[in-house]
Amino acid sequence: FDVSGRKPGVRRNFWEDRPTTDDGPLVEYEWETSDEIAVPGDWNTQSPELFHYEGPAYYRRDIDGPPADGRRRFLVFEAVNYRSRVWLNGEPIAEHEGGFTPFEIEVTDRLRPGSNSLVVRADSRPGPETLPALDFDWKNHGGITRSVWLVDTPATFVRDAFVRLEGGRIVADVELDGPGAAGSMVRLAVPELGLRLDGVASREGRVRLSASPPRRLRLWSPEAPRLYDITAEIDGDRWSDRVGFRTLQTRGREILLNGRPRFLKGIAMHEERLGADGGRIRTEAEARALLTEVKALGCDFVRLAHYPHGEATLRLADEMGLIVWSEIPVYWEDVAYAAPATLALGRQMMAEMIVRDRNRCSIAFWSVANETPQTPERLGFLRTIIDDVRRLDPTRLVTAALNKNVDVGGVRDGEARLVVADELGRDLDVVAMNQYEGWHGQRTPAEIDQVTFGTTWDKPLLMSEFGADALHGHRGPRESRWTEEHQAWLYEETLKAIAASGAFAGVTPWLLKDFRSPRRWHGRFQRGWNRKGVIDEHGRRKLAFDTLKAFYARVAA
Ligand code: ADA
Repeated sequence: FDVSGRKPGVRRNFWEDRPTTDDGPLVEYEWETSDEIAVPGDWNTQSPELFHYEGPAYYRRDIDGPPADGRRRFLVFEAVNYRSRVWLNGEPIAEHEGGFTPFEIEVTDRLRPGSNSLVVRADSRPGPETLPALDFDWKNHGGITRSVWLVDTPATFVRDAFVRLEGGRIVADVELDGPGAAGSMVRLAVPELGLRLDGVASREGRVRLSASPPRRLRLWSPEAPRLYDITAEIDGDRWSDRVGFRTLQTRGREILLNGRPRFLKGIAMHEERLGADGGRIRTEAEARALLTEVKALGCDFVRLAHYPHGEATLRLADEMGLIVWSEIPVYWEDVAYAAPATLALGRQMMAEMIVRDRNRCSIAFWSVANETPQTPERLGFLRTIIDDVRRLDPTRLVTAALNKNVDVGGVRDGEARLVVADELGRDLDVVAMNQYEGWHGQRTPAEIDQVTFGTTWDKPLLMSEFGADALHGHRGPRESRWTEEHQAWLYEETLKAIAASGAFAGVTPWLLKDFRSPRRWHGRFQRGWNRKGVIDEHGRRKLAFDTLKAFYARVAA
């Protein structure tokens, strides 16, 4: 079984081909119109009539009969936003909630010879207990936004392997699936390292293999993003992936990659492609175009806000040498922190994200939340998810973007010292602050030099957001809000204050590219776009792009 391109021979994406009139996907609206919608892709940017549509839609297509004798077949959905229900030949076979993480359904025994009718209902409406909840600052792109796969496997197959450097050793947890799993001999190989390990799977079909790293192992880093092909085999099946090895720790206020402290030069981004429609990324090329801009800034770090991005982006980050912050959409005030169903959902999303991405060595941070209220319910909610993260993946750092920062006063009158004092800091490995000095709030960029930043927690601190809106091409005096000059000035002053504070282990300004957001309604400058990008939707660079790039060029990693 494979959701990620590790078995090119056995899987095909049956919705990826552009639809034809005869066998393409069909959307049937509740008011009985129908249309063709390409998968993967959000429906909003495929039809002008659907641009604002939030609600249910039905996708339909036929799929072929059962797999060959003794084989199994799975349907894998990479992402359906937001709630999905799946029927095969009229029978409901699955439901899933959450717009950004994968789910699978085994259909082996449900397929009949010849043609089978598959129907998917995608409902994009958020609600009081969804994640995110009703209020969020991005466009809610609906539909089957990522690929769908049909995957054929042998009766017993290698489901997954979690491969990493842990405690000074290469460790692989291999998981088999099927009636012959228990007692199977598992062989793991990293040919370029001459590494071969084997072991017998337990009754549950699992085995942990480990070895000390061969001398010729080269660690992954942004400067040298070395990856290795790795295979795990049993009789009759072979799983493969391409992984890197690195270590990650904190020491006091420092973040260490491969034992060395570094200042992480980052930028945040949404999963929206370049182009005027602002649709959700569908292809590797679209993901690469954005990450290429990230690299052009001189970044070694990217914050993938505010939900799990597509797998292609993570694989490219491995390949291109970008350290990654990944997040689940526990976002803002109105999440139902006291609702058991919402907590279950947050835990499920985190688990789905980690299981999908734990072999991506680029990922350094699992973020549990962004800008959440300081209530006991929220603390309990996030602590439960953090416990899960530590159990599922002990090799990464846990963080959250916190914005209830406290002004504890500067040394001189009029000065401010803004610190993260959030109680959640106790539970995190790394604390992170969102702080919009000079944009939201009283101060202007001219007054940012009165501010220093810090945290009451003796832990590494990241500046996870700062920024200002600017309309590309709108020029004028730097004092004039919405101009490129104003945004660049704010960047300059904030970056100076960040450097002077000496408190940070890294920074991810908000953000790479302007993004669609219906709640941003300023009639002249926004019109449905959040304009805090350092590039606009067409990829045109604003002045702040160069300001940030120049700063990163001066700062040693
Ligand atoms: C918040 C939020 C971001 C972003 C920002 C803004 O801080 O974390 O998602 O939308 O506001 O642009 O104001």
